[in-house]
Amino acid sequence: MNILTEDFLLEVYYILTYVTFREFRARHHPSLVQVDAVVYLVDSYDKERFAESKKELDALLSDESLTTVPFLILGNKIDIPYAASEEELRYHLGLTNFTTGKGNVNLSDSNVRPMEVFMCSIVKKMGYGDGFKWLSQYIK
Ligand SMILES: Nc1nc2c(ncn2[C@@H]2O[C@H](COP(=O)(O)OP(=O)(O)OP(=O)(O)O)[C@@H](O)[C@H]2O)c(=O)[nH]1
Ligand SMILES: [Mg+2]
Repeated sequence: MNILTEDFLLEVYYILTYVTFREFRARHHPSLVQVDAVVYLVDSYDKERFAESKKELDALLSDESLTTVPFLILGNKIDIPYAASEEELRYHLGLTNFTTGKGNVNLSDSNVRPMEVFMCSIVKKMGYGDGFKWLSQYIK
């Protein structure tokens, strides 16, 4: 599946106009809310808000409707000096040892939800491509 089509990006933009996934879902009929993946973007420079970010991520990870949905966690803004490292971000989001591995990892025979962290800089157009490539193997 090519996930970087214009339609796909429009849908992403539409969902992003809601403050939380809960709010988005509350306003739409369940049959219209089919989630193929979650892309969770974290500002890796805004260390003061890691706790808040962990709380939101945990809420999504424990959402009953998302238990089998792959999660791509993007640590953005790595072009800024002093942005958190991947290891630091994993630690603060409680993801150390909980991700399923980069590259091609076949999880179809397990109940494990695909989840991985990729660091990126949207401004410098780097890093997220690897993340989306990783994600696309888990989207039917
Ligand atoms: N240096 C750098 N800046 C970025 C990057 N991606 C987005 N920005 C900038 O970040 C600013 C937006 O900040 P965000 O943290 O995304 O959003 P915010 O307005 O702080 O709101 P919150 O979602 O509450 O944090 C814009 O000026 C973007 O240009 C990046 O990869 N590197
Ligand atoms: Mg911000």
